[in-house]
Amino acid sequence: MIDISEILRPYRETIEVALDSACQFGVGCPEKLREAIRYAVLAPGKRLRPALVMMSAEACGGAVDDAIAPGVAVEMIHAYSLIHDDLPAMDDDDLRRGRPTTHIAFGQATAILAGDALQAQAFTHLYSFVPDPVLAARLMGELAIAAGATGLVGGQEDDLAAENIDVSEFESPYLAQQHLESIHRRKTGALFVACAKMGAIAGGGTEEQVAALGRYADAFGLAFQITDDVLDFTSSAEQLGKRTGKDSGRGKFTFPDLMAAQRIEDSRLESGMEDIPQVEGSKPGNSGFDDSTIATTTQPGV
Ligand code: GRG
Repeated sequence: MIDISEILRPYRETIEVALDSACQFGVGCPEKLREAIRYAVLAPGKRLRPALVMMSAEACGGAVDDAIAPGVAVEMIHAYSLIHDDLPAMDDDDLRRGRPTTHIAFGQATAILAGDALQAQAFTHLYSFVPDPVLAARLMGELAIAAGATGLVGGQEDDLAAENIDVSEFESPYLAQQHLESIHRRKTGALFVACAKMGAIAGGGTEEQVAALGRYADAFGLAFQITDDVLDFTSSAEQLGKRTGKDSGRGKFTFPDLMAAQRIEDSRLESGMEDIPQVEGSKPGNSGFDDSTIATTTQPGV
């Protein structure tokens, strides 16, 4: 069987050395801020995004070394987004990567500033470590598009708003699915797309290769987020190193809810039976169905 963690290991080790060095910072960075940034960035993560950058560069015939600076930059943006996502004003989480979240460890103000600094440092890093200014500008452009209002941040805003939307507000589960996909493509997928494209660009790929890897990463991002939603129902905090069960707890509808809604709607339509419930939203889980229905319909093979 393919052991994906073994495949990722050399990329993870390479990027962690680079991240450590990139997060030293010079005179002028207050010690508490430096510690908070290093705490968040160097916490044990999978480093999937930098691995995607480096693998995309290799896929285009480039060298891993060409992809280290963009890999560091995307991981900085990712770390900032996790710090801010965990804040009380957003997901209000106290566990991330198996440790207390940055605002629990350092206080909210420092956590916010650590995220802010990381956003700027990502671009500073590309500016400083990509010698060709045209290449640097192109990489910065891809990253900025992914991180901005129509990408990560826009997706996050709509994701937070989704806590107040009920599936029944959509004409059908299929329209709800489209809305959810749009959120996932921006909140989660956009950064993966940037990773693949930045790797391909850094590796000297053609325009076709850059576009093709971008399409791959868009699909990967969607699959990643759907898996994340399912794991929120099926895994424990010990397994994932972060709180689980939070989506249904907040009445946020996710893909498992839609699967449940769609299956029941399909059965109702196929059988014409009146006693199978219609797709109407209600708390918890926001699918219109209780969590036991959702749990059984999201088990693999069920
Ligand atoms: C605050 C602007 C802003 C955006 C937040 C990152 C994000 C958007 C939300 C995090 C919530 C979340 C769990 C989203 C699912 C996708 C995701 C980013 C999961 C975490 O990524 P992993 O599993 O984490 O790659 P590690 O810790 O391995 O790096």
